[in-house]
Amino acid sequence: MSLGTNNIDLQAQAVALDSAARERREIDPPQQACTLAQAYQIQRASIARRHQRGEQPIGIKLGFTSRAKMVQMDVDSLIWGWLTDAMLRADGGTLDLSDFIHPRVEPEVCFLTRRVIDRSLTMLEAVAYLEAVAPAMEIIDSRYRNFKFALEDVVADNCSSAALVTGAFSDDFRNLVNRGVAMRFNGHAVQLGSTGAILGNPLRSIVQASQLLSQAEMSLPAGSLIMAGAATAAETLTPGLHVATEIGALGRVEFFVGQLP
Ligand code: OOG
Ligand code: MG
Repeated sequence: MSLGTNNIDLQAQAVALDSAARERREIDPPQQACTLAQAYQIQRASIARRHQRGEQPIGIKLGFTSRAKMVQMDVDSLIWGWLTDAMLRADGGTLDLSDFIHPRVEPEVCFLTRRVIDRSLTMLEAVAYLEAVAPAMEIIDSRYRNFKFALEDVVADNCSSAALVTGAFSDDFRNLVNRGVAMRFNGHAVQLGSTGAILGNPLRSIVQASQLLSQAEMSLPAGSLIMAGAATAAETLTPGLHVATEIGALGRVEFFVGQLP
């Protein structure tokens, strides 16, 4: 990959972020700011490295689709990144903290697509492109020191993607709006919110995703996951926790956090 117009070595930044993720090491954001377009190029180059190692693409994620997340991270624009099979963790399973740097968890809604998304969709069309929906949690793990970054930095870092857990999928899309969201650590609520916090309606994430894909001249195959973005702020994971999220009619998803060796 060539140098950017401002002489930023995009490939070198992709390698730095990918290595930091593999070695579970924090790095400082680059001194010189890149453009948003360059940040997405860095993101693609770092994801390409994962694919070269055999990781399979499984879908995309949206970030900062709720005010709560924008406020927590002090950014103001929706972003998107890529998910691979290596990020999947089992519902009810145990998360190994040594896979991460300083992981946080956030409650999300996850969609499974039924048709290839290869153009901009409207709200009315969205459901026809979907197979199912599930309660989910995303484990984010910024590769930047202290989880501090500018918008371009977090985009380059594949939007802090690290892992995801999905609950049971259902094909009932009628009960997605203004449903209660509760994330509990050892039975105590640590975040309470509503699915309405996600773009007013989580289905709008499908419309947004379709627009982002079409702007990037990309398509998303049928059978892909789309993580709609967190409904609340994220919480830091610590050893020994039981983490559960319940979302209205969608049900529950949970995992345990292992003890450190
Ligand atoms: C960036 C990822 C944001 C969401 O759901 O809003 C995100 C971060 O907070 O580090 O995944
Ligand atoms: Mg998220």
